Amino acid sequence: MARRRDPGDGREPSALDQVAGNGLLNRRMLLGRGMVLAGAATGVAASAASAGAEPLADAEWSRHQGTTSKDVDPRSRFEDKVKRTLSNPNGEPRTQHARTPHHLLNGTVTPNHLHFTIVHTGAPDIDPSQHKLVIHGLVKQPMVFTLDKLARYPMESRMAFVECGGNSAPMFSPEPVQANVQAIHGLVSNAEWTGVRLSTLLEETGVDPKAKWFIAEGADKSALSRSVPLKKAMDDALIALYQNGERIMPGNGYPMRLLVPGFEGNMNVKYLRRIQLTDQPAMTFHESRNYSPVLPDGTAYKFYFINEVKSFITNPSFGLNLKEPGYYEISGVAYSGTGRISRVAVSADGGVSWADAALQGPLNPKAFTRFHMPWHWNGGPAVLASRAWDEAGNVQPMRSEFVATRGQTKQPVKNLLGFPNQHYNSITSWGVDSKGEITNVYI
Ligand SMILES: Nc1nc2c(c(=O)[nH]1)N[C@H]1C(S)=C(S)[C@@H](COP(=O)(O)O)O[C@H]1N2
Ligand SMILES: [Mo]
Repeated sequence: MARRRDPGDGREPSALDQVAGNGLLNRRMLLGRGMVLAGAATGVAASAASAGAEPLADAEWSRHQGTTSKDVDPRSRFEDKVKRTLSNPNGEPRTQHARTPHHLLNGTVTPNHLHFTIVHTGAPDIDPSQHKLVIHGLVKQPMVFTLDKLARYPMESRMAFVECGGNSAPMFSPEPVQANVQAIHGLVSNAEWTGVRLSTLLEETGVDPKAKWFIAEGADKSALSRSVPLKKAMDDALIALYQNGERIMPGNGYPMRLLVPGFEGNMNVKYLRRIQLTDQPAMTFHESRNYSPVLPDGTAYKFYFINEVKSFITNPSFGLNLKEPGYYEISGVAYSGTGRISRVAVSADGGVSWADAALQGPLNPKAFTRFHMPWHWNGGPAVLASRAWDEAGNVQPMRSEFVATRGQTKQPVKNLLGFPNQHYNSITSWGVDSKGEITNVYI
């Protein structure tokens, strides 16, 4: 190679390597990263280089027989801080939220024990051998399915995110809330779900031509129920039985849930026990009150099913301050309830200039896509932001565009649960000051 790539030798990156303002680097840096870090004069790279010069001494843990495998393996004790944050830790009889620590994860799959949950009346302790799913209403032949019976139908797996309509609601505040990505965006997660297509079961029951909707109901105390257009059943709705390869977690709907990929979390009815085909929506509590976003003029959406295109940077982000100037990878997740992510742009100068990030494949529709952007922080102020596009051509709005149509709260809101509005999808920006401290800022 004729020319050394900076900042491998600690110098500022050359003009050729810069693709946008304030140190965003060409994506080919991602390929040559081992070389970049090994040669760097600062940080991780410096200590990695000097370690290589000394003989490798056995640490304490290299000298003894290790621990014995357990039938269910716990994580390393050093990972104890990687956990969900709870809105109702004492289990009071009200809604509880557990938020995913996105800033401490990588890749696209949310581990089952860290998948976010919202349960309005607690997770029921369902005996799978007793649980039944009934499909009735405008069908030719009502049917009852036990778990055993369902498990004999053809199954399929798909990656899908589930996102609460209330995710990111702190961003409705007119002042940026100083909280981390877990507090702001922790009500979305992504998993591989396996189950039986609802359309497969409806082929068995037959569908009355008058049917236009189906109403899904859960077996928990709240008997949460939502109306879904029948078209979704014929498209990609799944009766999910497995989550990342194992049976669904109790918090996520054990032993079965409705998965309506790309539709707001609340419609993904957990502990599913009933599907009724109807000619009109039921206008249940959750669809007529909680999940109808209100507009600035006081009117409200009747329905708002799709979680629109969105992205956020998980690293660097609030709470993960930068220790010294040098090379960093900006990384985060993008997703759209409409389909695949087609492009993510990143800015390091608060939206003055943008460069396209590398998208990590496979690009699954209605699922997380991780993006990567190489960056050289010169130690000065920076504002990091990401903006996503989906294959249908939808673009994540700038905050000013979003607020103009969807509004914001009148007062800054301190309580993270006190935000009344839904479906926030504009861009998140992290301000970096010259000490490397990161705050939430608006651009
Ligand atoms: N039966 C039932 N289904 C439910 C809920 C519930 O409390 N009970 N919560 C809903 C809400 S508000 C959301 S956002 C999603 C969350 O799914 P998760 O807990 O698997 O992340 O489940 C939905 N399905
Ligand atoms: Mo939700």
